[in-house]
Amino acid sequence: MKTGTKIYRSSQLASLVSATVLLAACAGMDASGPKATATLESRSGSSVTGTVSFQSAGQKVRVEASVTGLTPGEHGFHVHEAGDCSAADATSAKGHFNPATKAHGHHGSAERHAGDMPNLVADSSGNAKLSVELDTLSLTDGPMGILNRSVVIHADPDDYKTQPAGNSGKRVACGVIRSAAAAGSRY
Ligand SMILES: [Cu+2]
Repeated sequence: MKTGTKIYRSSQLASLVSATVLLAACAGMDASGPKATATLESRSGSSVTGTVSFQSAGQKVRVEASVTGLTPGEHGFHVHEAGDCSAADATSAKGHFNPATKAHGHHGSAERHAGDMPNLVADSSGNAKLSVELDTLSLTDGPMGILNRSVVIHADPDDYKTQPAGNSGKRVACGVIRSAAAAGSRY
């Protein structure tokens, strides 16, 4: 019995060591791509808050959102043109980020704004998580990039067809997209 216990413990230790090595490797890969974040603030009298992160992944950008305070169900979720969330209704963020001047559409189609993203889906407690890779976003600060623009969440679902914004209603949260590298020095 004693020998058996010792063998079990040493193999457990071995798997712990390999798990640690894997975690270290993943952390190293994460740090290699440019990253940006937006801290969402409530707008239009809502209590919606959360964070959205953007990370380069090859030719795409991985978008990860974690949001609370929503009404249950789907909510329009877009990158908007202006990095200005100052208005109480977030209209200061202007329209959808659309450098190619296309029509609004489904995020999987060719005719869509670069800033068109999948609806957030909130559970019965008002929490939503989303993780998606999009090929229309670039983590640069210029006419084609999303740095210093904004992320907006809407009260209603984006129907992915009504112009110019999918009939998604009021803007219930807004956050400016900041380069993760610059966030510490600017604020
Ligand atoms: Cu929007």
